[in-house]
Amino acid sequence: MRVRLIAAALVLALTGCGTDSASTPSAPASTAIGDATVEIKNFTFTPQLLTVAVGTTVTWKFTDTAKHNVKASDKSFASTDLSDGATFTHTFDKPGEFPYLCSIHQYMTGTITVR
Ligand SMILES: [Cu+2]
Repeated sequence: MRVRLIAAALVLALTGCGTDSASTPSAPASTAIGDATVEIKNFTFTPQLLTVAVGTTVTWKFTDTAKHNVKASDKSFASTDLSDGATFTHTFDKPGEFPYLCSIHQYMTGTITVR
């Protein structure tokens, strides 16, 4: 008799627990919509790997005196040859991975990941 009561209490406690955890879902990953910048300096994209939320506008800032450009591998965006503080922007409106490079210096590569 005593064992059955304890078992019943356990079941109640477990059920209560399950209800509580279901009402507090874990927070979604923090990927706020906002602006992001990639600096092009010393023949390097910084950051080289950037993750942004869908709808984010990314600005590439061409800080070098040498000319560079930004060309997406899938041709979804492409800048002209720029330098000396010029900027190029692109808004990412769908999720995916978007690798790109500078076609003048093809060892200069970067990737924008959109979630
Ligand atoms: Cu370059």
